Amino acid sequence: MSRLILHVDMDAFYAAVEQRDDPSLRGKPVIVGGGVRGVVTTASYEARPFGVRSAMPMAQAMRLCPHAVVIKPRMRVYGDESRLIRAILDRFTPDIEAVSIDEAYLDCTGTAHLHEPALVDAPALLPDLAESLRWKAGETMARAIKDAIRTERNLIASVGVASNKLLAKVASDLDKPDGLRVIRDQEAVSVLAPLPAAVLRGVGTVAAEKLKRAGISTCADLRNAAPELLQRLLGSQAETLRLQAMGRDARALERGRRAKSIGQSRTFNQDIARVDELRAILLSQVEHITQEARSEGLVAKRVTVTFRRPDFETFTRSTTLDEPTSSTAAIWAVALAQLETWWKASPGPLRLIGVTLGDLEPPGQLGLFAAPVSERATRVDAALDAIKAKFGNSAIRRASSKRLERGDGWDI
Ligand code: TTP
Ligand code: MG
Repeated sequence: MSRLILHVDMDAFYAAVEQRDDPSLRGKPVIVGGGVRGVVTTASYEARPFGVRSAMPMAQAMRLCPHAVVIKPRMRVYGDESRLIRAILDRFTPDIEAVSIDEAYLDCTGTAHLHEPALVDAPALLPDLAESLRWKAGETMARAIKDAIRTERNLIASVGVASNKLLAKVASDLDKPDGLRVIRDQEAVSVLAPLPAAVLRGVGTVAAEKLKRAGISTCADLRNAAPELLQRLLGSQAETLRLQAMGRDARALERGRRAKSIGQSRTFNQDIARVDELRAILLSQVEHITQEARSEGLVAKRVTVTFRRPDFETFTRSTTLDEPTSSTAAIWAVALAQLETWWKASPGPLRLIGVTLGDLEPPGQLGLFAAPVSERATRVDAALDAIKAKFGNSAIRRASSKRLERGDGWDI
């Protein structure tokens, strides 16, 4: 049966809250960031034409946009706001998957008829009519959600409407900011065609780079690639990704199943002695498991990296986070610091590397958006502070600046 899925994503979330609460900031480039880690969490749309992006070092952002107003993140405020927005979404369907502090999927298949009464009567014999009424209901609901968030919270959301999660997310991104976009099934292939393959779920920084080297940049490239080539590049993911590139995605919404831990490890065909290769593998593992945690609606309190030497001796390094998270950037910062610390003490070939998220739990009480990215800075700062206090500043700073110089995607 066809589904009706909406994806809601707030525009420039932290910056929009700041501009709402301080009218003197409206219409101005605003960067929310700073602190010990010194990175941009987000920038208002006025700052984006200058090239300011999330996760960019503050120093670089200020060079690009020197007249920007810099605001320190107010995590508690964003978390509270997230809960209030969630309460609005709850009025549209009980079937909601919170993906992050400002983003959620809504399965409105069962509630669409409340917004498009003709759907109730649409005879099963007229599937085309039922189909067009369903898209109409989706658009009506998306409009109603945007209106409610605007009038009740004075904030702007972008909403995507489609028959699955992949297309709904793509749709919410297409017209940002203040977007409302429907992607009907029959448009899916042509809408996806020119978009970078990285919009597909499971194509992280590392996979995207691999595909690009093989001449595959867009979803159309991926859809048209020889099956053997895809198989070689993507392994077991090849078929799912080809289906995704055609707009097909059967994933159900996840409303927060419990899992104790989510991890991934890999034994190499040949021992690896280069730290940059180890970083690349670890990053793809972090991307994978954090995505999985988010899709399960869970946040982790513990990050453990496993190192196995060629002689099979195995070591684990764990960090307990002050506040649980499922943010890729936050977990990556911790896992990378663990790798760098390990490498500094014992550089040498490894047979296996792995990373596990432990002490997983749903984020706070019911009705809260998952993955409070808002509290991330605090946690990561705390973790990095502890590591820095123990091992000195240089390892971490040297590693991150090297990443940025190379511009090869470490600075997620
Ligand atoms: P996003 O939805 O990725 O970004 P955004 O809402 O600021 O902008 P838009 O959706 O319009 O493109 O993230 C939501 C919030 O999460 C963001 O406001 C700040 C926080 N965040 C970080 O702290 N670090 C990050 O690297 C990212 C991407 C987001
Ligand atoms: Mg957003």
